[in-house]
Amino acid sequence: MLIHRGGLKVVAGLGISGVSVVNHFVEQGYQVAVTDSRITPPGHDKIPAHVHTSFGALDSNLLLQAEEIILSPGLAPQLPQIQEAISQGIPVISDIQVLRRTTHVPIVAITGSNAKSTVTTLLGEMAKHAGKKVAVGGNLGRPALDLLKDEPELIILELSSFQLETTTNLGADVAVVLNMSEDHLDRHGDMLGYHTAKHRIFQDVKKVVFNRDDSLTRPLVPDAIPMQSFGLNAPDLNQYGVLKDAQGALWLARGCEKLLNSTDMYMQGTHNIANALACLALGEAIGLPLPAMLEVLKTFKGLEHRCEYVTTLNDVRYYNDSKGTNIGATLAAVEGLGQAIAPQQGKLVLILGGQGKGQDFTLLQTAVQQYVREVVLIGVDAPKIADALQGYTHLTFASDLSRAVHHCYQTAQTHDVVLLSPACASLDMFKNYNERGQAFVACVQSLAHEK
Ligand code: UMA
Ligand code: ADP
Repeated sequence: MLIHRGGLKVVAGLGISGVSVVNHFVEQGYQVAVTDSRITPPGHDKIPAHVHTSFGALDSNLLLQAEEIILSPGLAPQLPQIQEAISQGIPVISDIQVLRRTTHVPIVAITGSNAKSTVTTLLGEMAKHAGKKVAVGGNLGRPALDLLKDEPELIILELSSFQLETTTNLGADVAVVLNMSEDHLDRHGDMLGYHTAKHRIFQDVKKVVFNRDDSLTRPLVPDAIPMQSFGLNAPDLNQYGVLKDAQGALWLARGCEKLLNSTDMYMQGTHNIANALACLALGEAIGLPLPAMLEVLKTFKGLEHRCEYVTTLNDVRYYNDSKGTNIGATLAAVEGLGQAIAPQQGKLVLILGGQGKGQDFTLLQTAVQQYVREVVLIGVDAPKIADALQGYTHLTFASDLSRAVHHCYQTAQTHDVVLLSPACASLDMFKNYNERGQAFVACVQSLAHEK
């Protein structure tokens, strides 16, 4: 293969984002090569045959010939091969960086520990409903560079801390960190590292939205940058928040103006009110008309695997929150559903476990003690979680998800909720959280047939 130093783009890590980067640069006439530590990485058959590939290990020789390296979000910049390239002065960037320098289309950038996919999708629906030619993607699943094919007038991006780590001066038209709770500490080292990666979203931002209820979402940006906040309390003038009426109903509000009774939203739960308010603030920042946004809130059903109702068996409801892959998400589900069933003396039977990603599970103690009848533990980090929750509720180990569901079925009492919200990644037992959620739903449905 002929490689000319200076001009070679080396894509490190294939997968769906790597494929989009390779194809983008090939279309632009660049020389491109790919390396991936996997022998047969996903997407190896989706790139042009003439592209040089080096699979089975990250190829240092190839990386050191690069004009720049486009790093998969699945690979940490701390890897020795990448560090070696950085020490030689080779820029290491993300696909998001490539998108930014390729287009002037306005970008809405959304990150946070939880609610990214819900807010990104909901805002996308609002923009569509308002007649915008919008493309929605990023960490959500459709790689950022593929969005250009739609020739959009607006791009809405869900961004992970992995993508942000290698993105500089994004220059979003509006950006938000929705909330911050422990996640991905195995990659970022500690909360400070994780927070620093997330807040890169605000570099060169034009407008900011932040969460009043979570000070870690507030950026350090110049005073001249317009800021709007959302939160679950009464809003100040021009901010988004919640007002209670005389009957105790919660209204989504802007300043003192009541906009929508929360019971008229299809999605329920206090965390979804926060998500709706975040969308209203982001939508306002990009000029979406309020009536169109409120219309969408009445019909948007939320996404699969996020506190998704499955069925009711023997007066026990089953919920699939497989996307609850960190403690913050699980707390939202436990507190939201736990409060809802408390008046009927209902409790939760909660399935936790998987890969714990270095999180501190003692943060679950109070909520578990208050709302959970029993925790059923699965997966590689089950013993760590058991250590953290010992004495706070009844704990049981199950060797797989099917046995866990059967145990929940036997344990749950009238008005209880069986909840899969593992607070962990799924990769020790499943391909991804989707597969875990589908497996849970299948187990629950088979219980229904056994009845
Ligand atoms: N990997 C290797 N060697 C390599 C490259 C990757 O072992 O050389 C492994 C890593 O363990 C990595 C895993 O493969 O974690 C997944 O990488 P991938 O090649 O499957 O990645 P893509 O298919 O390009 O998907 C990526 C994002 N994946 C990650 O950040 C891990 C997807 O986010 C994203 O939707 C997609 O780009 C499009 O932008 C997924 C995700 O799990 C949904 N994100 C994390 C999250 O939401 O918590 C951050
Ligand atoms: P992300 O893309 O950030 O993972 P999702 O919208 O997919 O976010 O939701 C992930 C998890 O977070 C789900 O378990 C969901 O129920 C929970 N969740 C949704 N909104 C919130 C919120 N505002 N605060 C905490 N957890 C939330």
